Amino acid sequence: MLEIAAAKVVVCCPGRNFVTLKIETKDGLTGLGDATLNGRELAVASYLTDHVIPCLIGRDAHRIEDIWQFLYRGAYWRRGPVTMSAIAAVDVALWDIKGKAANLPLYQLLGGACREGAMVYGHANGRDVDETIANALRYKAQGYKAIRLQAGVPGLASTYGVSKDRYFYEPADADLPTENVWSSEKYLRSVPPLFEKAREALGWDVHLLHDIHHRLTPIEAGRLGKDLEPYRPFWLEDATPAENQANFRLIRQHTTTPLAVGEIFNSIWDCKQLIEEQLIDYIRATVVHAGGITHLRRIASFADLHNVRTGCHGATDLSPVTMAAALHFDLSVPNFGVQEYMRHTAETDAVFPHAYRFADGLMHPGEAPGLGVELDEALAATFPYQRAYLPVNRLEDGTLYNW
Ligand code: KDG
Ligand code: MG
Repeated sequence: MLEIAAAKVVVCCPGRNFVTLKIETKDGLTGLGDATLNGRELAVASYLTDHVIPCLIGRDAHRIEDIWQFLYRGAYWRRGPVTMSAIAAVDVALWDIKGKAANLPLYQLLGGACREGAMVYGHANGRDVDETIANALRYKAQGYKAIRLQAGVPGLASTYGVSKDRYFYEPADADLPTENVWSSEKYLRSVPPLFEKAREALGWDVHLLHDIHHRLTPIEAGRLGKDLEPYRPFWLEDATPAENQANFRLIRQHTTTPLAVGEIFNSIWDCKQLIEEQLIDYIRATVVHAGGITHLRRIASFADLHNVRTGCHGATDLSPVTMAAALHFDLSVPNFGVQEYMRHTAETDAVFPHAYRFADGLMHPGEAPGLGVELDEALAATFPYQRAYLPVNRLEDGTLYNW
Protein backbone atom coordinates (compact mmCIF):
# COMPACT_ATOMS: atom_id res chain seq x y z
CA MET A 1 0.00 0.00 0.00
CA LEU A 2 1.22 3.48 -0.94
CA GLU A 3 -0.84 5.59 1.41
CA ILE A 4 -1.80 9.11 0.30
CA ALA A 5 -0.74 11.43 3.12
CA ALA A 6 -1.37 14.88 1.65
CA ALA A 7 -2.46 16.73 -1.44
CA LYS A 8 -2.61 20.38 -2.42
CA VAL A 9 -3.49 22.61 -5.34
CA VAL A 10 -1.01 25.17 -6.68
CA VAL A 11 -2.40 27.96 -8.87
CA CYS A 12 0.18 30.07 -10.65
CA CYS A 13 0.54 32.37 -13.66
CA PRO A 14 4.00 32.16 -15.27
CA GLY A 15 2.71 33.95 -18.40
CA ARG A 16 -0.67 32.21 -18.18
CA ASN A 17 -2.68 30.48 -15.45
CA PHE A 18 -2.10 26.86 -14.46
CA VAL A 19 -3.79 24.74 -11.81
CA THR A 20 -1.59 21.89 -10.55
CA LEU A 21 -2.41 19.14 -8.09
CA LYS A 22 0.41 17.66 -6.03
CA ILE A 23 -0.20 14.38 -4.19
CA GLU A 24 2.23 13.02 -1.58
CA THR A 25 2.43 9.54 -0.18
CA LYS A 26 3.37 8.61 3.38
CA ASP A 27 6.77 7.37 2.24
CA GLY A 28 7.57 10.60 0.44
CA LEU A 29 6.70 9.97 -3.22
CA THR A 30 5.04 12.88 -5.01
CA GLY A 31 2.94 13.03 -8.16
CA LEU A 32 1.71 15.96 -10.28
CA GLY A 33 -1.53 16.39 -12.19
CA ASP A 34 -2.69 19.31 -14.36
CA ALA A 35 -6.22 20.64 -13.73
CA THR A 36 -6.12 23.79 -15.86
CA LEU A 37 -9.44 24.78 -17.46
CA ASN A 38 -8.84 27.97 -19.40
CA GLY A 39 -10.94 30.84 -18.06
CA ARG A 40 -12.52 28.69 -15.32
CA GLU A 41 -9.38 27.76 -13.36
CA LEU A 42 -10.60 28.51 -9.86
CA ALA A 43 -13.71 26.36 -10.23
CA VAL A 44 -11.51 23.27 -10.69
CA ALA A 45 -9.13 24.39 -7.93
CA SER A 46 -12.07 24.59 -5.52
CA TYR A 47 -13.54 21.28 -6.74
CA LEU A 48 -10.23 19.61 -5.91
CA THR A 49 -9.48 21.40 -2.65
CA ASP A 50 -12.99 21.38 -1.20
CA HIS A 51 -14.44 18.14 -2.56
CA VAL A 52 -11.75 15.74 -3.81
CA ILE A 53 -8.66 16.07 -1.62
CA PRO A 54 -10.51 15.24 1.63
CA CYS A 55 -11.62 11.94 0.04
CA LEU A 56 -8.09 11.01 -1.08
CA ILE A 57 -6.26 11.09 2.22
CA GLY A 58 -5.53 7.57 3.49
CA ARG A 59 -6.30 5.83 0.16
CA ASP A 60 -3.82 3.59 -1.64
CA ALA A 61 -2.15 5.59 -4.45
CA HIS A 62 -1.61 2.33 -6.36
CA ARG A 63 -5.38 1.85 -6.86
CA ILE A 64 -5.71 4.22 -9.82
CA GLU A 65 -8.73 2.62 -11.49
CA ASP A 66 -10.61 2.27 -8.21
CA ILE A 67 -9.99 5.92 -7.30
CA TRP A 68 -11.07 6.97 -10.81
CA GLN A 69 -14.33 5.04 -10.42
CA PHE A 70 -14.81 6.44 -6.91
CA LEU A 71 -14.48 10.03 -8.13
CA TYR A 72 -16.61 9.47 -11.26
CA ARG A 73 -19.44 7.32 -9.95
CA GLY A 74 -19.12 8.52 -6.39
CA ALA A 75 -19.84 12.16 -7.23
CA TYR A 76 -23.27 11.11 -8.55
CA TRP A 77 -22.99 14.17 -10.91
CA ARG A 78 -21.10 12.64 -13.81
CA ARG A 79 -19.02 14.25 -16.57
CA GLY A 80 -18.60 17.96 -17.32
CA PRO A 81 -15.33 19.85 -17.80
CA VAL A 82 -14.83 20.84 -14.14
CA THR A 83 -15.40 17.35 -12.74
CA MET A 84 -13.42 15.59 -15.46
CA SER A 85 -10.45 18.00 -15.24
CA ALA A 86 -10.34 17.42 -11.48
CA ILE A 87 -10.49 13.64 -11.95
CA ALA A 88 -7.78 13.93 -14.61
CA ALA A 89 -5.46 15.75 -12.23
CA VAL A 90 -5.82 13.00 -9.61
CA ASP A 91 -5.41 10.26 -12.21
CA VAL A 92 -2.25 11.73 -13.74
CA ALA A 93 -0.71 12.43 -10.32
CA LEU A 94 -1.32 8.78 -9.36
CA TRP A 95 0.24 7.50 -12.60
CA ASP A 96 3.22 9.76 -11.87
CA ILE A 97 3.55 8.22 -8.41
CA LYS A 98 3.20 4.69 -9.77
CA GLY A 99 5.97 5.37 -12.29
CA LYS A 100 8.24 6.72 -9.58
CA ALA A 101 7.45 3.76 -7.33
CA ALA A 102 8.36 1.38 -10.17
CA ASN A 103 11.34 3.56 -11.17
CA LEU A 104 10.08 3.53 -14.76
CA PRO A 105 8.95 6.24 -17.17
CA LEU A 106 5.19 6.17 -17.41
CA TYR A 107 5.07 4.93 -21.02
CA GLN A 108 6.68 1.69 -19.87
CA LEU A 109 3.75 1.07 -17.51
CA LEU A 110 1.31 1.75 -20.36
CA GLY A 111 2.69 -1.10 -22.45
CA GLY A 112 5.96 0.38 -23.68
CA ALA A 113 6.81 2.40 -26.77
CA CYS A 114 4.98 1.68 -30.04
CA ARG A 115 7.13 4.23 -31.91
CA GLU A 116 10.36 6.21 -31.67
CA GLY A 117 8.59 9.46 -30.87
CA ALA A 118 5.30 11.30 -31.28
CA MET A 119 4.93 13.36 -34.45
CA VAL A 120 3.90 16.86 -33.39
CA TYR A 121 2.44 19.76 -35.30
CA GLY A 122 3.52 23.34 -34.78
CA HIS A 123 1.45 26.47 -35.27
CA ALA A 124 2.24 28.74 -38.17
CA ASN A 125 0.09 31.83 -38.22
CA GLY A 126 0.20 35.34 -39.57
CA ARG A 127 -1.85 38.42 -40.28
CA ASP A 128 -2.02 37.39 -43.93
CA VAL A 129 -1.18 34.43 -46.18
CA ASP A 130 2.42 35.53 -46.82
CA GLU A 131 3.23 35.96 -43.14
CA THR A 132 1.70 32.55 -42.32
CA ILE A 133 3.73 30.87 -45.05
CA ALA A 134 6.94 32.59 -43.94
CA ASN A 135 6.33 31.21 -40.44
CA ALA A 136 5.47 27.76 -41.80
CA LEU A 137 8.79 27.72 -43.65
CA ARG A 138 10.55 28.39 -40.32
CA TYR A 139 8.78 25.40 -38.75
CA LYS A 140 9.73 23.24 -41.69
CA ALA A 141 13.36 24.32 -41.35
CA GLN A 142 13.24 23.23 -37.70
CA GLY A 143 12.27 19.73 -38.79
CA TYR A 144 8.50 19.78 -38.20
CA LYS A 145 6.70 17.14 -40.27
CA ALA A 146 3.28 18.67 -39.63
CA ILE A 147 2.27 22.34 -39.48
CA ARG A 148 -1.03 24.02 -38.69
CA LEU A 149 -1.84 27.04 -40.87
CA GLN A 150 -4.00 29.93 -39.63
CA ALA A 151 -4.11 33.35 -41.32
CA GLY A 152 -5.93 36.61 -40.73
CA VAL A 153 -9.12 36.97 -42.74
CA PRO A 154 -9.29 40.02 -45.07
CA GLY A 155 -12.00 42.35 -43.76
CA LEU A 156 -11.98 41.01 -40.18
CA ALA A 157 -10.04 42.87 -37.48
CA SER A 158 -8.96 39.70 -35.68
CA THR A 159 -9.47 35.97 -35.87
CA TYR A 160 -8.74 32.79 -33.96
CA GLY A 161 -5.21 31.45 -34.23
CA VAL A 162 -3.43 34.65 -35.25
CA SER A 163 -1.07 35.75 -32.50
CA LYS A 164 1.19 38.67 -31.83
CA ASP A 165 4.07 36.32 -31.03
CA ARG A 166 5.57 33.95 -33.58
CA TYR A 167 5.71 30.91 -31.27
CA PHE A 168 3.18 31.45 -28.47
CA TYR A 169 -0.51 31.75 -29.01
CA GLU A 170 -2.43 32.72 -25.95
CA PRO A 171 -6.09 33.35 -26.66
CA ALA A 172 -7.10 34.14 -23.05
CA ASP A 173 -6.03 37.73 -23.51
CA ALA A 174 -7.95 39.93 -21.08
CA ASP A 175 -9.36 40.35 -17.59
CA LEU A 176 -12.86 40.16 -19.07
CA PRO A 177 -13.83 38.60 -22.44
CA THR A 178 -12.90 40.73 -25.44
CA GLU A 179 -15.40 40.80 -28.32
CA ASN A 180 -14.35 39.79 -31.83
CA VAL A 181 -16.35 40.11 -35.05
CA TRP A 182 -16.83 37.09 -37.29
CA SER A 183 -17.99 36.47 -40.86
CA SER A 184 -18.11 32.90 -42.18
CA GLU A 185 -18.46 34.21 -45.74
CA LYS A 186 -15.21 36.19 -45.57
CA TYR A 187 -13.44 33.32 -43.83
CA LEU A 188 -14.59 30.71 -46.36
CA ARG A 189 -13.16 32.81 -49.20
CA SER A 190 -9.79 33.13 -47.45
CA VAL A 191 -8.80 29.53 -46.69
CA PRO A 192 -8.41 27.87 -50.15
CA PRO A 193 -5.88 30.52 -51.35
CA LEU A 194 -3.91 29.99 -48.12
CA PHE A 195 -3.62 26.25 -48.82
CA GLU A 196 -2.91 26.73 -52.51
CA LYS A 197 0.01 29.07 -51.79
CA ALA A 198 1.19 26.94 -48.88
CA ARG A 199 1.53 23.86 -51.11
CA GLU A 200 3.45 25.93 -53.69
CA ALA A 201 5.86 27.20 -51.01
CA LEU A 202 6.14 24.16 -48.70
CA GLY A 203 5.74 21.28 -51.15
CA TRP A 204 3.95 18.01 -50.49
CA ASP A 205 6.24 16.31 -47.96
CA VAL A 206 4.81 18.12 -44.97
CA HIS A 207 1.38 17.63 -43.37
CA LEU A 208 -0.79 20.75 -43.34
CA LEU A 209 -3.55 21.18 -40.77
CA HIS A 210 -6.20 23.82 -40.10
CA ASP A 211 -8.49 24.66 -37.18
CA ILE A 212 -11.96 26.03 -37.96
CA HIS A 213 -12.60 26.45 -34.23
CA HIS A 214 -16.30 25.51 -34.30
CA ARG A 215 -17.29 28.34 -36.64
CA LEU A 216 -19.02 26.74 -39.61
CA THR A 217 -22.34 25.05 -40.15
CA PRO A 218 -22.08 21.44 -41.32
CA ILE A 219 -22.87 22.32 -44.94
CA GLU A 220 -20.34 25.19 -44.94
CA ALA A 221 -17.74 22.82 -43.49
CA GLY A 222 -18.57 20.29 -46.20
CA ARG A 223 -17.96 22.94 -48.84
CA LEU A 224 -14.64 24.03 -47.31
CA GLY A 225 -13.50 20.42 -47.02
CA LYS A 226 -14.29 19.91 -50.70
CA ASP A 227 -12.53 23.13 -51.74
CA LEU A 228 -9.38 22.03 -49.87
CA GLU A 229 -9.28 18.47 -51.23
CA PRO A 230 -6.77 19.33 -54.01
CA TYR A 231 -4.26 20.45 -51.34
CA ARG A 232 -4.63 17.23 -49.27
CA PRO A 233 -4.89 18.68 -45.75
CA PHE A 234 -3.98 16.29 -42.93
CA TRP A 235 -7.14 17.40 -41.14
CA LEU A 236 -9.79 20.04 -40.69
CA GLU A 237 -10.36 20.56 -36.99
CA ASP A 238 -13.53 21.46 -35.09
CA ALA A 239 -15.47 22.13 -38.27
CA THR A 240 -18.75 22.64 -36.43
CA PRO A 241 -19.85 22.45 -32.79
CA ALA A 242 -20.15 18.79 -31.81
CA GLU A 243 -22.87 18.69 -29.17
CA ASN A 244 -25.04 17.12 -31.85
CA GLN A 245 -22.71 14.42 -33.10
CA ALA A 246 -25.03 13.54 -36.00
CA ASN A 247 -24.14 16.92 -37.58
CA PHE A 248 -20.92 15.39 -38.80
CA ARG A 249 -22.84 13.05 -41.11
CA LEU A 250 -23.58 15.98 -43.40
CA ILE A 251 -19.93 17.04 -43.57
CA ARG A 252 -18.89 13.46 -44.35
CA GLN A 253 -21.38 13.24 -47.21
CA HIS A 254 -19.63 16.11 -48.96
CA THR A 255 -15.90 15.72 -48.48
CA THR A 256 -13.06 13.22 -48.13
CA THR A 257 -10.90 15.75 -46.24
CA PRO A 258 -10.08 14.09 -42.88
CA LEU A 259 -11.87 15.51 -39.85
CA ALA A 260 -10.61 16.02 -36.29
CA VAL A 261 -12.67 17.05 -33.31
CA GLY A 262 -12.77 16.83 -29.53
CA GLU A 263 -10.46 19.25 -27.74
CA ILE A 264 -13.38 20.35 -25.56
CA PHE A 265 -14.75 16.82 -25.02
CA ASN A 266 -14.55 15.47 -21.50
CA SER A 267 -15.90 11.95 -21.83
CA ILE A 268 -16.16 8.97 -24.14
CA TRP A 269 -19.85 9.77 -24.40
CA ASP A 270 -19.05 13.03 -26.21
CA CYS A 271 -17.59 11.07 -29.11
CA LYS A 272 -19.43 7.73 -29.03
CA GLN A 273 -21.49 8.33 -32.17
CA LEU A 274 -18.70 10.20 -33.96
CA ILE A 275 -16.41 7.20 -33.52
CA GLU A 276 -18.95 4.41 -33.94
CA GLU A 277 -20.25 5.82 -37.24
CA GLN A 278 -16.71 6.76 -38.29
CA LEU A 279 -17.75 10.37 -38.78
CA ILE A 280 -14.26 11.58 -37.83
CA ASP A 281 -10.69 10.50 -38.46
CA TYR A 282 -8.93 11.94 -35.40
CA ILE A 283 -10.11 12.30 -31.83
CA ARG A 284 -8.62 15.33 -30.05
CA ALA A 285 -9.70 14.62 -26.48
CA THR A 286 -6.86 15.29 -24.03
CA VAL A 287 -5.53 13.91 -20.80
CA VAL A 288 -6.43 17.01 -18.78
CA HIS A 289 -9.99 17.62 -19.92
CA ALA A 290 -11.08 14.03 -20.55
CA GLY A 291 -10.55 12.32 -17.23
CA GLY A 292 -6.83 11.60 -17.32
CA ILE A 293 -4.79 8.81 -18.83
CA THR A 294 -7.19 6.16 -17.53
CA HIS A 295 -10.17 7.54 -19.44
CA LEU A 296 -8.24 8.69 -22.52
CA ARG A 297 -6.88 5.17 -23.00
CA ARG A 298 -10.47 3.91 -22.98
CA ILE A 299 -11.40 6.45 -25.66
CA ALA A 300 -8.35 5.51 -27.74
CA SER A 301 -9.09 1.78 -27.54
CA PHE A 302 -12.68 2.39 -28.63
CA ALA A 303 -11.47 4.67 -31.44
CA ASP A 304 -9.02 2.02 -32.63
CA LEU A 305 -11.91 -0.36 -33.33
CA HIS A 306 -13.28 2.18 -35.81
CA ASN A 307 -10.08 3.35 -37.55
CA VAL A 308 -10.04 6.65 -35.69
CA ARG A 309 -6.61 7.84 -34.58
CA THR A 310 -5.60 10.16 -31.76
CA GLY A 311 -4.59 13.80 -32.14
CA CYS A 312 -4.40 15.22 -28.62
CA HIS A 313 -4.96 18.88 -27.96
CA GLY A 314 -1.72 20.57 -26.87
CA ALA A 315 -2.25 24.32 -26.70
CA THR A 316 -0.39 26.52 -24.21
CA ASP A 317 -3.24 26.32 -21.69
CA LEU A 318 -2.36 22.63 -21.21
CA SER A 319 0.56 22.72 -18.78
CA PRO A 320 3.87 20.87 -19.18
CA VAL A 321 2.35 18.25 -16.86
CA THR A 322 -0.30 17.51 -19.48
CA MET A 323 2.25 17.72 -22.28
CA ALA A 324 4.35 15.04 -20.59
CA ALA A 325 1.33 12.85 -19.84
CA ALA A 326 0.19 13.19 -23.45
CA LEU A 327 3.59 12.14 -24.76
CA HIS A 328 3.68 9.00 -22.58
CA PHE A 329 0.19 8.21 -23.86
CA ASP A 330 1.14 8.99 -27.49
CA LEU A 331 4.15 6.73 -27.37
CA SER A 332 2.14 3.80 -26.06
CA VAL A 333 -1.17 3.78 -27.97
CA PRO A 334 -1.27 1.78 -31.22
CA ASN A 335 -3.62 4.21 -33.00
CA PHE A 336 -1.64 7.39 -32.42
CA GLY A 337 -2.06 10.01 -35.16
CA VAL A 338 -0.38 13.27 -34.22
CA GLN A 339 0.19 15.46 -31.15
CA GLU A 340 -0.35 19.22 -31.04
CA TYR A 341 2.65 21.08 -29.64
CA MET A 342 2.50 24.76 -28.84
CA ARG A 343 5.62 25.81 -27.01
CA HIS A 344 5.30 27.29 -23.52
CA THR A 345 6.99 30.51 -22.42
CA ALA A 346 10.42 30.39 -20.75
CA GLU A 347 8.73 31.30 -17.42
CA THR A 348 6.38 28.30 -17.69
CA ASP A 349 9.25 25.96 -18.57
CA ALA A 350 11.19 27.25 -15.54
CA VAL A 351 8.27 26.60 -13.18
CA PHE A 352 7.79 23.09 -14.65
CA PRO A 353 11.26 21.62 -15.42
CA HIS A 354 10.69 18.60 -17.67
CA ALA A 355 12.37 15.68 -19.38
CA TYR A 356 10.43 15.75 -22.68
CA ARG A 357 12.30 16.85 -25.78
CA PHE A 358 11.82 17.69 -29.46
CA ALA A 359 14.00 16.40 -32.29
CA ASP A 360 13.35 16.05 -36.04
CA GLY A 361 9.62 16.71 -35.79
CA LEU A 362 9.08 14.07 -33.08
CA MET A 363 8.73 14.44 -29.33
CA HIS A 364 9.77 12.00 -26.65
CA PRO A 365 8.72 12.07 -22.97
CA GLY A 366 12.21 11.12 -21.77
CA GLU A 367 13.33 8.37 -19.42
CA ALA A 368 12.79 9.99 -16.01
CA PRO A 369 10.61 7.86 -13.68
CA GLY A 370 6.91 8.76 -13.78
CA LEU A 371 5.91 11.74 -15.90
CA GLY A 372 9.32 13.42 -15.89
CA VAL A 373 7.99 16.83 -14.82
CA GLU A 374 8.60 18.71 -11.58
CA LEU A 375 7.01 21.81 -10.08
CA ASP A 376 9.23 24.55 -8.65
CA GLU A 377 6.81 25.71 -5.97
CA ALA A 378 8.94 28.63 -4.76
CA LEU A 379 9.16 30.00 -8.29
CA ALA A 380 5.45 29.31 -8.92
CA ALA A 381 4.62 31.42 -5.85
CA THR A 382 6.23 34.44 -7.53
CA PHE A 383 3.62 34.25 -10.35
CA PRO A 384 0.20 34.73 -8.67
CA TYR A 385 -3.08 33.94 -10.45
CA GLN A 386 -4.38 36.61 -12.82
CA ARG A 387 -7.95 36.37 -14.06
CA ALA A 388 -8.02 35.90 -17.84
CA TYR A 389 -10.85 35.01 -20.19
CA LEU A 390 -11.14 33.65 -23.69
CA PRO A 391 -12.73 36.08 -26.18
CA VAL A 392 -16.28 35.86 -27.52
CA ASN A 393 -17.40 36.29 -31.13
CA ARG A 394 -20.23 38.32 -32.60
CA LEU A 395 -21.44 38.23 -36.19
CA GLU A 396 -21.22 41.49 -38.12
CA ASP A 397 -24.84 42.29 -37.13
CA GLY A 398 -24.08 41.85 -33.42
CA THR A 399 -25.41 38.30 -32.91
CA LEU A 400 -23.41 36.34 -30.37
CA TYR A 401 -21.69 33.44 -32.15
CA ASN A 402 -19.22 30.60 -31.46
CA TRP A 403 -15.67 31.59 -30.65
O1 KDG B 1 -8.32 27.34 -24.30
C1 KDG B 1 -8.68 27.29 -25.64
C2 KDG B 1 -7.53 26.85 -26.51
O2 KDG B 1 -6.93 25.70 -25.99
C3 KDG B 1 -7.95 26.61 -27.91
O3 KDG B 1 -8.49 27.77 -28.45
C4 KDG B 1 -6.77 26.13 -28.74
O4 KDG B 1 -8.21 25.39 -30.48
C5 KDG B 1 -7.16 25.33 -29.93
C6 KDG B 1 -6.14 24.45 -30.48
O5 KDG B 1 -6.47 23.73 -31.42
O6 KDG B 1 -5.03 24.43 -29.97
MG1 MG C 1 -8.48 23.69 -31.76
